[in-house]
Amino acid sequence: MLSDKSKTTSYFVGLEESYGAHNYHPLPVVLDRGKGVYVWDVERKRYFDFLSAYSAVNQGHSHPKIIRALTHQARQISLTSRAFYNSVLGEYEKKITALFGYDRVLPMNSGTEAVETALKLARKWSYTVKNIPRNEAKIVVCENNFHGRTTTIISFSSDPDAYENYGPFTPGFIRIPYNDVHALKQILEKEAQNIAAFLVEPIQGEAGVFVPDEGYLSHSFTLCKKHGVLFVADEVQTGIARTGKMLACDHENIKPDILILGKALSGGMYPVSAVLADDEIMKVIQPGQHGSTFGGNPLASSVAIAALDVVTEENLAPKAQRLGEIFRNEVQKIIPKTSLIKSVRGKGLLNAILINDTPKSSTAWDLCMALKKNGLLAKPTHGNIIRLAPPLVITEPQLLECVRIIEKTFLEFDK
Ligand code: IF1
Repeated sequence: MLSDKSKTTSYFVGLEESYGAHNYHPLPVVLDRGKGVYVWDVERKRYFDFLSAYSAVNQGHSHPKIIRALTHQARQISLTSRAFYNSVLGEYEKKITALFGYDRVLPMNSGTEAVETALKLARKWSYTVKNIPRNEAKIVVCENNFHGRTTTIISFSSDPDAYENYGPFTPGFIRIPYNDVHALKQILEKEAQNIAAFLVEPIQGEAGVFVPDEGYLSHSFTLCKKHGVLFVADEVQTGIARTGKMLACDHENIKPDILILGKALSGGMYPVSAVLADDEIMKVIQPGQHGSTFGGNPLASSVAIAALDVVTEENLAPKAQRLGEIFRNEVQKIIPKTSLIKSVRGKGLLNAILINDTPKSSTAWDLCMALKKNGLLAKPTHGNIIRLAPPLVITEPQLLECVRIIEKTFLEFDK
């Protein structure tokens, strides 16, 4: 049902501005309904959603199968806590471990929590299996990483907005440049004996959809194997078909020692995240040593089963691969017609347009406002990058229509 007509965009924006913490700077559009690739605002204007809630709604808004799973399970039982077994969690665990090829899964809720879980798991493995002296374990991370917002995770961020004034910080992290196999090799050769893990995003999202060179992940993986260091992939954003494969790591045929999933594992319906690993690693955590009230609850498990089924049944990974190529090709054709676009990059349907302006400029924001006017919602990252990531259920004709909207907007803006 649509909201009361008398309540307009400015009313809802006003409420959030007045009563909410100002930890976000949203585009001034108030969304009220979603279906597939479309969202509608409170004035009933329809938009193509090119953010997909940061890739959490890969399956499209309000997917009927995921809604059915949610509503059925909500009527049945929603939350049991892990003090008892429940009749959905095991089925979900069986499904997700088979799908990704791991012995075990540890269910959590947010992506951040799953990253925290992976860090704890890696540290504990390093003390109890690798025998690093207590409290000496280091985890290697990358410049410009984004893994969440807890105090430990922001302790190894290189973005002042993320870490400034939140100290003191958690020690035990070494930051090296991203997409630099040599830097990883150097640090591993120097001190691998005290390094538990290498934590990496297969494509850096927050950094503006930065795609590393081909071979970066597989070379890094081989180096980690050589030095007895765990390769931990944060696929919270890149996972579940977004980049044209089930996992971005599949493009390089590597199986991370620890795999972190979130976002689209829920189809955008309810927070679900997961950490997957084989026995040698997962078994270091014993009862009482880690957990969460909501993690693995029947509602979450039911939603995640449906969300994964939709991805496989609707072949969303090959679809994202094919449509991604079309999208980048089509945007490429716009580049000679405008001075605004520097380049387009990405993988599958995780793409970004780089704007010919500085990171401090407002051009990307202004273009997103113009795109919004023309019926397409996207969010800038930095002042000069626009991330473009529609739900993977988008059809080819819809995608081409969106390319025309993007072209029209850029040409109008350029005048
Ligand atoms: C926000 C970016 C996207 C993530 C990776 C873990 C998490 C994220 C690789 C944490 C979350 C989000 C959160 C969102 C902005 C956003 C984002 F711009 F920061 F980079 F998606 F592109 N690992 N990413 O990308 O997952 O706890 O949020 O479920 O507003 O902070 P979460």
